[in-house]
Amino acid sequence: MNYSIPENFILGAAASAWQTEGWSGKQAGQDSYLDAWYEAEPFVWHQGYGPAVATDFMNQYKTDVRLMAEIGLTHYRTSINWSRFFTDYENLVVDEAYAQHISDVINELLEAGVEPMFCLEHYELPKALMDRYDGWSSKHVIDLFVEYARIVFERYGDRVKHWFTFNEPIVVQTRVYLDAIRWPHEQNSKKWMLWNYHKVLATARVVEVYKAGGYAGRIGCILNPEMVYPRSSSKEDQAAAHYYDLLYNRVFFDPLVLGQYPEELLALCRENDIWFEPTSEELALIRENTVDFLGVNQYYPKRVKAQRFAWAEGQPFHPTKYYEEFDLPGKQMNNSRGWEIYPSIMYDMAMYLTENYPDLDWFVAENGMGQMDEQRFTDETGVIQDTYRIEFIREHLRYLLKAVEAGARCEGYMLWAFTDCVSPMNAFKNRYGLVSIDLENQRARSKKASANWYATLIRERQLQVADLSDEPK
Ligand code: BGP
Repeated sequence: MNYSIPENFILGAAASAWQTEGWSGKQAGQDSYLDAWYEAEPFVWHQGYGPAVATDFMNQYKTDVRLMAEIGLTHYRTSINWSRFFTDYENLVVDEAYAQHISDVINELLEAGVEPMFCLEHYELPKALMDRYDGWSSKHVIDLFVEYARIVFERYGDRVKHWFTFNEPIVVQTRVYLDAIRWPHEQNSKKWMLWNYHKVLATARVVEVYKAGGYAGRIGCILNPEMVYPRSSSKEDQAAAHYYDLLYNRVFFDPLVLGQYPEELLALCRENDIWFEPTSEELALIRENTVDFLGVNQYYPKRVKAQRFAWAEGQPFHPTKYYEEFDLPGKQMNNSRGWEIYPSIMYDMAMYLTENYPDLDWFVAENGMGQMDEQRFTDETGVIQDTYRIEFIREHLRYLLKAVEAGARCEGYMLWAFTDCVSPMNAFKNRYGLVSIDLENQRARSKKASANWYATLIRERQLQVADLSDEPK
């Protein structure tokens, strides 16, 4: 069967500054959180690769934009690297060479007919602000972020129409302060919730600045909600899914979209000593400055069940007080990444959003598949035959288009990633791109089979899929 893709439906691809740029032109003192982590713990980064060279986008962006135009991407999303944008974060001294690079990238994209989308932070918190203010623990850092946003909008707001405050604002503090599995390994659950809150507040304040500037575009945020599936119909398993959703999804969705936190979440924060002490002025600001739209990253389902053991009082709070992971026997896996493949998440997430946030405009900002040792799929003509990626995109897009037909306010689909790029820790282990990066040969680019398939999809706007109602075999 065939799905027709609506005319204005976004078909693009994404990346981020730190995962592609490389350190070319970087000045002393411009380290980001990622650079600092890589320097502190290089041994956890796959084969020692990190953000230092990345894909060398700083020098090779023109090649990338030419390839985007060849493939026909409607949109490309990346970030501005906050840590590179200034030479002095306090006095807001702009690094003019870096700022010019961003301007050049924007112009190149526009000339190629690819609509640019920018995030103000894709984990690129300046290390200097971590050292001095403990990063997002500080309201002063929110002030500095707002001033950064103001300058960015003044410089590029006439050309860029799609802005996002953060990419996946929950991730860094979850890995660092809640799970304590990433550098600097400080377990601090209260700080986890405080950072969540401060990123919500920072978003509202940036939305306020953007609106006041009267720019002809939209501002939002990119979240990574996980579609939660309880193991069973038991009320205990259902409750586990409910709490997971509350603590990891609604903790951002509700304040950003509805302008307020769920009462149940506020009570839970007080009860568990992760209370973040919002003032009534701050809550009013959040209420009045909700986002125009959201990007939603979707990779895998989250399966949970009721916890089997009593919570040991006195240990630091963790959401696993309310749930346990559930390992579904027989699930389909992407073994390279260790993530379950379950394309129905696209439809189910769309329906979740339609039901809970019916007025929200959104799009899939990331979806994709990382593959290990991808070179082994190179054919005799030198092209990587990534048929698994084509199937992955096809199946996920099928469920998304089904949701659009059912009335979801979804504006499009962006693939992660345009080129192979650096992942946190996994570095270049799992390749995600439509375009491959040759690490042995100056980061040379070449299109994979998926790039040609995606180009045809964008040109023809028809998705061919096998009939879902296949006969039993
Ligand atoms: C998302 C991030 C991206 C990207 C992607 C793939 O969560 O927004 O930056 O890295 O995941 O995940 P990974 O790189 O860990 O394999």
